[in-house]
Order: sequence, then structure tokens, then C-alpha cells
Amino acid sequence: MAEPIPTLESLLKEAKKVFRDKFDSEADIAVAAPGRVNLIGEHTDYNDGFVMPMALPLVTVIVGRKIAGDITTIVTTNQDADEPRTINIEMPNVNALVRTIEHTGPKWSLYVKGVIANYHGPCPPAFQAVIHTSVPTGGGLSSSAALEVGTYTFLDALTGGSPNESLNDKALACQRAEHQYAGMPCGIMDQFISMMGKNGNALLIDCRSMTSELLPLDDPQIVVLVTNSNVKHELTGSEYPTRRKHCEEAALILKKVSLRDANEADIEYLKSIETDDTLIKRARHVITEIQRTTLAAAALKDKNYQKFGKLMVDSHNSLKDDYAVSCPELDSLVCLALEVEGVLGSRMTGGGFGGCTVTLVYSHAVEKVIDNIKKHYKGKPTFYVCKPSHGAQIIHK
Ligand code: GAF
Repeated sequence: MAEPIPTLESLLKEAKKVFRDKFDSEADIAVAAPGRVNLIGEHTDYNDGFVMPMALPLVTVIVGRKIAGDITTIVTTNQDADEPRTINIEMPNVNALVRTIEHTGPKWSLYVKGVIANYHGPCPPAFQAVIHTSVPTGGGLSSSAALEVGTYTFLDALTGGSPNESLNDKALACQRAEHQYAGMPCGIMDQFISMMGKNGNALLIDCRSMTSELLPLDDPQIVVLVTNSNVKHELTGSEYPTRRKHCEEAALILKKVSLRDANEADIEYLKSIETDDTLIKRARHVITEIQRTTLAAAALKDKNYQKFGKLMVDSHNSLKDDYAVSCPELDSLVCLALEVEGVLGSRMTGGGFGGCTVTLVYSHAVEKVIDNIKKHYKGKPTFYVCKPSHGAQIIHK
């Protein structure tokens, strides 16, 4: 059986109860922002390429209210979050462009502080808030983007926001928060999909032009199964920045702005000048993955799920062999899913080194996939059957 996914209403109810118990008053603001799963287009966003994520029904909700004074108090209910789970922030009562907040505190609080520091709207007053989430932490489903985008949306609800600010700009501010306060040089995919997801649709994002296209994924015969390996192998945290650096080096050798501008002939060129084999493999993954993502978008438009699934498998193999971001647990989950008749495709999703796989499967076969994995996988996975869901929203203010 897959995990039951809590409804938005139940999450809000629980968050409001915690708020009442903690602050002895009612929260009058409530917002929500989802995690994401990426269907295809992995490690392409920071190469100006294409990505195709969808927003998940797993969400982070933030409830709260404005208070007098300068001290904001925020509580997270997330038991996986680093201690302390309550923080105070002295609100910088200054213009958005020069707002600075100390980079200290438990890790979860840095995402929140980063967003307050990078918020473009009117200067936020002090507030009290409770953060409550159904997005698993560290599972590669963008719990951090859900927290950033949730915080940005909360500040919009609190201040009234900037009427002319685009969703792109808000997502970019959240990305900047992650770069500055979490030290993670992520691309734009996670913040964009959490901000802009739409029910029943995957989103094809062109990370160069920062434009996006909705791609319907609402066929009742098809299911997206997310399987969390519940392992995380990224020990030093340097793997992601190293991959990013290798891509930049390859683009520099090729005299291209980014690997988005490169093609097969460039891979041959890299080989001919005896470039380091690692750079060749990293470049080959990105170049072919960008191609696969555009082909997958066309396949989805044609409702050609067989082709889409085949591209997912090719993507996994490229991430495993060329980009070297998979791990034995993810490979095993993909193999076990592919053994089952009715599975169209399966791949690791997100940054890698653990986290989740995403499987496209006919609805009638989904329980068989879960059973096969449970029987043979050497670990304790969790399963989520997901429909493409809504991006960030103000529930009330
Ligand atoms: C992480 C990053 F945050 C994204 O920007 C993206 O690069 C992804 O890894 C890999 O596709 O989620």
C-alpha cells in the first residue's frame, strides 16, 4: 500500500491547533506550497536546459498572524528538523534591498531567514507562525523549496505583496535565499514548480528563457508513483557544486555560454582533444538529457506514454553511468519497478545520491509494483501515488 497523503485541510487544521496551543491565539493567515517530483530533465536546470517537474500533493503549510513589536517567532512541527524547533528573529525594519538577517540557527530556519532577507515586497512586520509539512525532509522532493516558497507566500499574505511582481521573480528570490543562506547553488527548477504548479499538469520549464508550458498529465489510466528509498549518501555536500563546476568547465572548453548550446558533435570534439573523461561524461549526460526532455514533452503531448517511459529509463541510465549521481538503492528500485508488466518507465529523480525514484505506470499495475519492491528491496521504502497538484497558494489572510 502507498502512504496515505494528508489532505490540505487536515494539515491546516493540525497547524492551526499547534498555533493555538503555542501562542494562545488564532492564526488568521494560512498558505501552502508543494514539494515536487521531476519527471525528466535532471541536472539540466543550471545548464540553461529544460526540466519537466510536477507539483506534489505533499505540501508545506504555514499559518500565523501579524504581531506588534520587532520579534518574530516561528515554530516547525517537523520532527526531522534540526533543533531548536522554535526560533526568534529580530525583524530588520528596513528596505528590502538592504535587509540582512544573521545566517545562524538550525538548518530549517536558514531557508526561512534567507527568504525574509530576499523578500521583494513591503517590509514585513513581526509575526508568529507555525510550519507544518507532509513533504519528507531530505527525500529529494524539494522540502527546502516548499519551505522557501511557502515563506515567500506567507510574507505576501502578511504584507499584501507587490502587485506587479511576477511568479518568476518570486521563485528567483527563493532560489537566491537558498544560495545565500543554505550554501546550495541550486538551479531554478524546484522553486519554479513549487510557485507555479497546476493541478493535472506537468510543467515544461525552459531554464534559459524562464518560460514554461503546461503539459496535461491527467489520464486516469496513468499513475505517477514516487518511491522514497529513505537513504541519503551525500556525505560532504560537495557533489552538487562539483557537478555544476564540471559542466561550466566543459562549456568553457567548447566556448559555449552553457551546455544548452552544445550537441553530439561537441562531445566528439571533447573526446578528440583528450578532455578529462569525467568532463566528457558529465557533458554527455547534460546534452542528451536536454534532448530527452524535449522529446518527452512531445511524447506527453501525443499521449505516447510508452515513448515517455523509455526516455525516463534512458535518463536514469545516463544519470547512473555518465553523471554518477545514482546509488545502488535507487538502481535497485528502478530495476524492481521495471520488472513489473504495466510499468512504462522509472528513474531516479532530483539531485541523486539517495532520495526518490519516479515511476510512470498503468493504474492497474501500481499495487504490483509496490509489492515487488517491498518483496525484494533491501531497505524500507515509502510509496506515494501522486497526481500533479497545485503550486503555492494563499488559503486565507
Ligand atoms: C536539486 C536542485 F535544487 C535543482 O535545482 C536541480 O538541479 C536538481 O537537483 C537536479 O535536477 O533538486
